[in-house]
Amino acid sequence: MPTSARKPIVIVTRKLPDVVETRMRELFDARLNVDDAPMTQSQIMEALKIADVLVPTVTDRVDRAVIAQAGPQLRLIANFGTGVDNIDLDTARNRGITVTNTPGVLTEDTADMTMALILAVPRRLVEGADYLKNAANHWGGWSPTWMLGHRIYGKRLGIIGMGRIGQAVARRAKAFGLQIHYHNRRRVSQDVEKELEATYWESLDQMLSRVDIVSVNCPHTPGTYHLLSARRLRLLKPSAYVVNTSRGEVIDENELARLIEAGAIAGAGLDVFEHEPAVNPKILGSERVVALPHMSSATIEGRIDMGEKVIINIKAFLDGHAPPDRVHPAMF
Ligand code: 8YV
Repeated sequence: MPTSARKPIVIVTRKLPDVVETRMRELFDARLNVDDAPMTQSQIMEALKIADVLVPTVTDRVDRAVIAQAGPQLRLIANFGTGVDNIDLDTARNRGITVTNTPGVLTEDTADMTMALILAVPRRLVEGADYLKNAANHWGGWSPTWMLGHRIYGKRLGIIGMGRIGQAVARRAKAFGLQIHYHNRRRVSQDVEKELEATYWESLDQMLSRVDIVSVNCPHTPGTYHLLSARRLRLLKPSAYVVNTSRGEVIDENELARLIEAGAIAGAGLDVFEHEPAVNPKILGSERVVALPHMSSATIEGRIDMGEKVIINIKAFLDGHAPPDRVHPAMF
């Protein structure tokens, strides 16, 4: 912990919105990444030798080997993001390092993008827009049987992970006339189920075989890695769509790509991938997939709110209080 004579060294691994960086400079000895070049593992290791606080993002792997290099002054990892699968939580806890995240402030943005994908894929939105933009296609005008997609009204949506984001997706989807089904470690309260008219499935397998659209909204943890395994993906109806705005690792991406190519799954809307920034070429090449570059929470408002949360967590911690968004390994 720094002496009162010096400001704590806060190392931020990526460029953050200007207002966030300005405030960080005022409060801390902030070492910022103005070029936004992702840091290598060895650069993060070097940083941890001097940092009092590290502010990583989803693109930084703060694993056991990295944490092993940390000097004794490192007391806090204040993640800029809600998912903490980039951090080895057990190793951090064993070293007495506190970890915080930024829950809540990206719920609505992520749910909006999830809903956008739920609409975009069955209705062939990107395919249609791309067709018109390509002058070489010479659009001949409306046709009764051309560019037909599938109706989402009245269909069954199966949400995997009914936390904040899952519930925000359900609220939107209900307004679009979808029937809400969900699988979660724990059943949500009766009030929430009633509000969403949601049906709980204790068995994920049983839910998968009955729904028309699956939305993945659970965090990536050792327990959810490949939750949508090859076996489970094959339980889906051939007319079903898969939407994922959580983490690519929750789905066996190779098998998903293979099943879409084979026509055994109708399509997918994917904002996240198993080996980011690499994306399976079969997924990129498929007309039946809408693929986005991990941008579900990418709003300026959301990123400023995330930065504000990071600052509050650091300030509270350094002032000797429990940071509001402390992550306990048992939460995941
Ligand atoms: C963030 C996310 O933007 O918060 C998360 O878990 O997946 C993203 O939407 C990213 O993690 C920032 O680190």
